[in-house]
Amino acid sequence: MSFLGLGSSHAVYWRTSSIQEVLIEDKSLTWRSLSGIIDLYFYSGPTIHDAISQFVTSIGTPALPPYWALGYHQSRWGYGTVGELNEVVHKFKEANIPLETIWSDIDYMENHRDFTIDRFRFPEAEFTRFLQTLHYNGHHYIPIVDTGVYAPQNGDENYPVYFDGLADDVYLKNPDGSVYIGEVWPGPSAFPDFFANSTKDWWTKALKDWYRDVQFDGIWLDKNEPTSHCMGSCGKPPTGEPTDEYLETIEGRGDVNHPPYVINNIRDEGCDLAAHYVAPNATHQDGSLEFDLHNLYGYSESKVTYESLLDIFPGKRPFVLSRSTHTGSGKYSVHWGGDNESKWSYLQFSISQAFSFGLFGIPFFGADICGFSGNAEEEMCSRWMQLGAFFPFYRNHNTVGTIHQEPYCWESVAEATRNATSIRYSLLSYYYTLLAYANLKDGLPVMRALSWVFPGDASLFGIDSQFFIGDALLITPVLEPNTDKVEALFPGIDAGEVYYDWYTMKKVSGEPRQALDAPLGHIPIHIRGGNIIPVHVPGYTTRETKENPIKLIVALDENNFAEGSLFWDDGESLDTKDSMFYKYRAEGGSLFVQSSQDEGYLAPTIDMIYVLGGPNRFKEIDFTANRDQFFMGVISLY
Ligand code: NBV
Repeated sequence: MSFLGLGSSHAVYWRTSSIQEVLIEDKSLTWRSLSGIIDLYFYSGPTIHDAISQFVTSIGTPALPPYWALGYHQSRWGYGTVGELNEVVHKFKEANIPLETIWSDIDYMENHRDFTIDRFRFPEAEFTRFLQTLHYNGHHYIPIVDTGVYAPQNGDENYPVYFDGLADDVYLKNPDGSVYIGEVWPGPSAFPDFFANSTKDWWTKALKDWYRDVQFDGIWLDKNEPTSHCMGSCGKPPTGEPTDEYLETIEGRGDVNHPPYVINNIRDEGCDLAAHYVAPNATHQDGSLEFDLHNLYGYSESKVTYESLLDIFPGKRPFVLSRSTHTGSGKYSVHWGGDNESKWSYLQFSISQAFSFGLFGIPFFGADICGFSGNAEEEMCSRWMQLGAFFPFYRNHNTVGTIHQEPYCWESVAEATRNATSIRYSLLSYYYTLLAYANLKDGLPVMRALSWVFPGDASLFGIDSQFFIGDALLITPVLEPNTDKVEALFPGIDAGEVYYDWYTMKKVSGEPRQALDAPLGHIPIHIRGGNIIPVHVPGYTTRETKENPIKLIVALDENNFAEGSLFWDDGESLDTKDSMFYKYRAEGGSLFVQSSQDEGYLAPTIDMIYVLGGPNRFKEIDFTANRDQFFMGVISLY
C-alpha cells in the first residue's frame, strides 16, 4: 500500500500492492511502482482526524483486541525450556511487576518446524501443567509460527503437516509447476499460498491439532514477507520447462525476477528482487505471480489465521500479531516495531512509528521495548519501559545471545515499570474504549500526534517527542540519557486550554513550553481539561483490574465542561450487541451519566469521582459506602 501523505486537512492513498520505491528528496517525494495502475483516493477532511477516519473506515476499521491483550507482554528469543518460561513468570510475580502474557519464540519448536514441540526441552506433562497454571492465574500464552513450512527432501516423511499441505495443493509453485522450495530455519521450506481456497482448511487443521498440545491464546506470525534465506527456489531448483499457464501469465512481462528497472532492494547489493524473499516468479494457485502479490502475503496469512482462530475459539475475538502488513491488515492483526536495536534512537523512533501505524488503521502497535538486538542498558530500558507502557501494545522482546532485559533484571527498571504499569492498568478501560471507538465507529488512532489534536497550530507539525492518548492524556517521555528534566509542550494553554498533572491533579499554569522534572522512574502525564476518564484500581492481571470499581476523573475545562465515555463488554466476544457505551458529561456543576442501552454488559459501580478544576479546584466524591448501587443519572459535582 502507499499512504502518500497527510496534509493539514486531507489524505491521499494509492491503492496498490505492486513493488514500489519512494524517493525522498529535499523538496519532493517520488513514488515509483514497477507495475499496476495508479488508483488514487483522496480524503477531504476537513480536519486531520476526519481525513484519518475517512481513510481507515474506507479500508476497514481495526479489529477490537481482547481486553487481556492490553496487559503487559514478555517475550525473548531464547526462552529455551518450559522451566525457563516458568521461571520468568515467577520472577515477575516476585518482583510484583504485572505480567499478562508470556511468549515463545522459535525455541519451543522441534528442529524449527511449525506446529511441533521439542519434547526434550518442553516435556508434555510439564508443559501442559505450566499452561494450565498460567491460565488458572489469569495469564496468557502466545507462540510464534513461521511462514516457511519444513519441506522434507530426503525421504524423511515424518512431518505430516507438510504432506497434508502437499495433498491439498496449498504451496506456491515454480514456473514449471513444481513446489517452490526456499530456505528458512528448518532448512528446505515451502510457502503456503494463503489466497488459495484449500489453504484455510489445511491451516486451521494444523493449528487445531497443535492446540490440543499447546493451549495458546493468540498467534504470532513471523517471516511472512515471506522471507527465504536463499536466492530463488534454492531448496529444490526447478528442472522442468515453464508451464503454458505460466508462459501465458508472463507474456510481455519479461524476466519478472529481474525487471528492466531495479528498485533499491537493500537486502541485496545487486538489487535482486529474489534475494532474501520468495522470488517474484513464484506462482499462486490462480496463476498470479508473487511479483504482484508479494506485498499482500502477510495480509493474506493474517486473514486466514484470524479465521482459523475463530474456528478454534468460536465467538471469541482472535489475537494475531503479524510482522508483515498491508492496507486493511488491522481488521485481522496487530503489529509490532520489531528487529530494532537497544539504542535511544530506536526508543525515540518508536513514537513516530506508532503514529504511522495508527494512520494505517493498526492502532494496536508497540515496539520491541528495550530493543531487539544489542545489549540493553539500564537507564535506557527504564525510560523505555515507561514510554512503552503508554503504547497500546506493551511488549518487551529481544534476541538470542544478548543479555536479559526483563524489567526485574535491574531494580531501577523494576521500580520504573511498576510505576508506569500501575498507571497503564488503571487506564485499561480507557484504552479499551478508544479501541472500541476505532473498531465500531471512527477508526481513529489511540496514540495521537499533537498536531492531529491541535490541527490549527502549525508549530506542532514535526513534534514526535510527545503524544496524546485519545484526546485526553498528554504523555511526555524522557528520550535521552543523563537528564532528569524534559521539555514539554502544552498546546493551546495560552489560549484557554487547561491541563492537570496526573500525579498531583493540580492545574498547570504558565507557558506552552515548559521544562518538567522527570527523574529516573517518573514519566510526566497530563490530563487535558474537557475530558472524563474512567479508571480502575490496578490489579496484577487485566482480569483482576477489570473487576475493580470504576473511578471517574472529571477534568473540567475553562468553561467547567467535560465529557467522556466507557465501552464495556465481557472483553472477548466478537459479537458486540450486548456491549454498552456509557456517556459521561459534566456541565453546569452536574455530572450526567447515560448508557447506550438498558440491558447488556453492566460496568462495575462507580465508587469515586475526582473533580479537577471548577470552583473547588479539586474535589473527591466518595461512593464507596453505597458501592452496590450502580450510579446512573445526574449528580451534583460542586
Ligand atoms: O524468530 C526469531 C526472530 C524474532 O525474535 C523477531 O521478533 C522477528 O522479527 N525473527 C524475526 C527471525 C529472525 C530475525 C533475525
